[in-house]
Amino acid sequence: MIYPRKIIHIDMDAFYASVEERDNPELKGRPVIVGGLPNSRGVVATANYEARRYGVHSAMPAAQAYRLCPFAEYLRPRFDVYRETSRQVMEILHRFSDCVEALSLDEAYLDVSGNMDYQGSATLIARAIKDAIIKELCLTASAGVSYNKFLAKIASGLNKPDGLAVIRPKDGPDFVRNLPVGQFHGIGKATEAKMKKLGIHQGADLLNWSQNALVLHFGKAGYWYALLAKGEDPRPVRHHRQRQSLGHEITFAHDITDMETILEELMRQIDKIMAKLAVRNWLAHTVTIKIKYGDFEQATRSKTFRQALNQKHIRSTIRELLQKTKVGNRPVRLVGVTVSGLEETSAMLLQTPLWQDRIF
Ligand code: DCP
Ligand code: MG
Repeated sequence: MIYPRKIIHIDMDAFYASVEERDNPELKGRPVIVGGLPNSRGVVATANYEARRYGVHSAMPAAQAYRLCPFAEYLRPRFDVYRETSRQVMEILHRFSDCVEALSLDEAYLDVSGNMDYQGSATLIARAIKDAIIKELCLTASAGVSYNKFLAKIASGLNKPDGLAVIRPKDGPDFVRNLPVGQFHGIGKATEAKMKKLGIHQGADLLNWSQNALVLHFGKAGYWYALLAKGEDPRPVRHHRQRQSLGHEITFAHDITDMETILEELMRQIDKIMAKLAVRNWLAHTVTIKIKYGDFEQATRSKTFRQALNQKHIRSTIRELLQKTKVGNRPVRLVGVTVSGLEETSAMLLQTPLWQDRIF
């Protein structure tokens, strides 16, 4: 028998704006908008709930926010403070589980299946987390409690701000039947529009479709939609330590001497690495190439930048590093690239043996 997991999703309320309100009490009760200044070409990073009443939201051009809410307080972001506050939030979360997956500065999943405190109740644990965050950091968080990531994340948004919502295993399938497809994990605007054209508006409509039919229309993602429609999501909470580096390498089927072929392979690898960094909101400062020659002699060449690596100069750097090796003159059996000096980007602009429903 498989026991459902107990997952909590925590999402801080109006995160940057709440930190600003906390640190400047005169802002209390006023609309606060953090991000680009009104006369700039910047965008809103976030707005507090007072400002949201005027229609202001994240990613809106600051000039447009100004038209909607000219009397708001406009603040430049203080990323250092948000990063430090985020670290403190994550430190609190780790007291409740060893299995914590941070998604961004203000959001994380916890798997609390193994936490026997609070009568083993995930709901009581979520309450205790919220209490600790208010008491220690003077900030509010919203919590969602459920048996998988998909539903826990939806639940945390149900009663924002300062919310706590629970979707129990017995209620999940019904809940999903009534859920608009736009709110499903992994369904973006384009897929939502395509589904609507096919008459799929909410979970119940998806259930009328066979997995095969969904795969036919949406490719591999169709398998995923079929699972979600049943309220299922098998993804585990991934507890990852901060990685030190990220890399790729390959051994050629036969040794290569041609410089351009090797350069091409390195470019392919770095493109993959840069894409991974972007997805995880990381920046890297050092790039290292590794070459193993046909006789197994190995060479590495590396360069570190004060500014984070970017797509523009990374390619020329790799070419430059490669020119410092004997590639072109000696056969090569393996090439690799690694980036290191990782930091999280600030510009997101970021089994219980016995399971009982009633103590969820
Ligand atoms: N953020 C950003 N640009 C975006 C979205 C978010 O810079 N387009 C930053 C500012 C937010 C923080 O990330 O404060 C967290 O994002 P959320 O989406 O969780 O939004 P908030 O925490 O601000 O509000 P909510 O109460 O809706 O969670
Ligand atoms: Mg938030």
